[in-house]
Amino acid sequence: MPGVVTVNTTAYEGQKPGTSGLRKKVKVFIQENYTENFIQSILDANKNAIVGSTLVVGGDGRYLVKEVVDKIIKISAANGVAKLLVGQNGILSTPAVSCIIRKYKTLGGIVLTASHNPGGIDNDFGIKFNCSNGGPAPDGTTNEIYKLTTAITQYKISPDIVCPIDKIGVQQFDVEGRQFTVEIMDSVKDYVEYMQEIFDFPKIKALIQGSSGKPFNVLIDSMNGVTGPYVKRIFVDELGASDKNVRRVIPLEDFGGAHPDPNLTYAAELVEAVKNGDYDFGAAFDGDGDRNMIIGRGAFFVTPSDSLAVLASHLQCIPYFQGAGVRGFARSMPTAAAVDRVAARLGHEIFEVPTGWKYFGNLMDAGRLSLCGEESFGTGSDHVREKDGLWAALAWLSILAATSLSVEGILQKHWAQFGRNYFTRYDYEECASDPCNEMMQALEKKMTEAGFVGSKHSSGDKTYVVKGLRIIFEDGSRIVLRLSGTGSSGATVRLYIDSYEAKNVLGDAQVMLKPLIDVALKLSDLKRYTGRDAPTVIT
Ligand code: VG1
Ligand code: CO
Repeated sequence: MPGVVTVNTTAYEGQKPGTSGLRKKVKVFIQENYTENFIQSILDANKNAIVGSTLVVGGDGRYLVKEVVDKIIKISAANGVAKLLVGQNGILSTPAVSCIIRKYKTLGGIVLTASHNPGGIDNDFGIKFNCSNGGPAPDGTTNEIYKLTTAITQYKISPDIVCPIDKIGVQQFDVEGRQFTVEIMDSVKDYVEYMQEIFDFPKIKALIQGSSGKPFNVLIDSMNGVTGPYVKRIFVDELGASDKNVRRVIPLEDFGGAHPDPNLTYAAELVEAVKNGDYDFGAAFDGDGDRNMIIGRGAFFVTPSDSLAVLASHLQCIPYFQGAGVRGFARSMPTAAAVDRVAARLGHEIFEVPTGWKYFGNLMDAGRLSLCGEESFGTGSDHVREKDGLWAALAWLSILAATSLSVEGILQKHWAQFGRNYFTRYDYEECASDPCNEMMQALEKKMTEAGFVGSKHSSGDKTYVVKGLRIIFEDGSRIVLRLSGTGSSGATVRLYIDSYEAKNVLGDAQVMLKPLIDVALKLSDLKRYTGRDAPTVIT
């Protein structure tokens, strides 16, 4: 009978969850008791409910996931958790965790991922707690977890539990007279069944197979992240695509050395393949499966902000919304305001929330929000409480099947109807932290000084007049500058540029936005503070 051992430990500094969980280098997580401290603090933050509870545990397959699942099993057993639902081999996508928490009404779940950050022994790992609504813990809970990490002196563990996670099935343990159950689950089954309820699979299958003429060629790229098995089951087994329509579908601990972030820079292989091949549609997902990038024939790129707006105006193509009806829409603050125009036209509420998916959950729980998104390649609906990459790809295919248009055709029609919010984001990754903080303070100071509102800023033949902070210009154009909360070292500066054109909708975003970018670089003095001439990634 496995016993319970209380281990003395000392607190580590800096176990503060950021935009989405605690993310650090693997080398930080493998320090003695570092991971144990954080897991115990998660359980302690739920202390009134933890005894007798059920929790979901899974991750994106990166290096360290299996070891940490084992620690969670042993620490949960010692703390009186009644049952764990664990993905086979520790594999569960982030949206699948959300789906399973909601379906089985568990107390919450622990998600092991650093999302789009690279994996492997020299790269990143992460731990995130999700609540009973299936969504990332709100600030109150993460602050409480952090507070507990700063004062922790002991954790409880059942070191003798032996619980392999490679075979589906139920394992029972008697922990000092208390029953403890671990159920190893099929990683994809519940999620795939849910997608079949939400979407019209036969209709998407008919599109892909070309039942009404030419097959619609898709290329789906899992970037060796967690979505591989989901993509195979959904696209190949259910929707009639072939193995040639999917790529990088084996989850790898280091993502094959790649950066599992679905954007034009890091998913360049997919972009090239679609550009040079006979494909009508391409999609890629990040390491943990909550992000998506959508491209069309010739690698026509759909910005996430536009993707959100297009989905918003076509939700009636999707059975889930035919049944549940459509409530409001929302976007994160830096996301371009294209969806706002759709909301206005359809008469739905629109919300702007801070960056991070946890800020959408309350609105969904209150029944006011159906669809939301972030410019950072996140799209989702109230079917779960995480953004959901595969859901977004299936939503797009539903629209393509219903409209018989191309991806580019849908966008052109959309812009003609609503005008276009040109958008770009510049990321300056892993800069020195101090000067970046100074830059943000200096800009804040400049922006709040008398005379800033109303001041004129020019580049070339374009002049912008400041109307408000964050910085909003008279014509609705915006500059947003913020520091990332998901990096594991140094500071990552994000510069977001959004500019609306009612008529001139077919331009090149980088060309159209160049003057506003120049103004932003000048105003922030970004090159001097970061020492960087160019961004690491342009979206
Ligand atoms: C980034 C994105 C944000 C997203 C977050 C988590 O945060 O900007 O929109 O919600 O990542 O996404 P930050 O603080 O680095 O800008 V994921 O796919 O990493 O869970
Ligand atoms: Co992610």
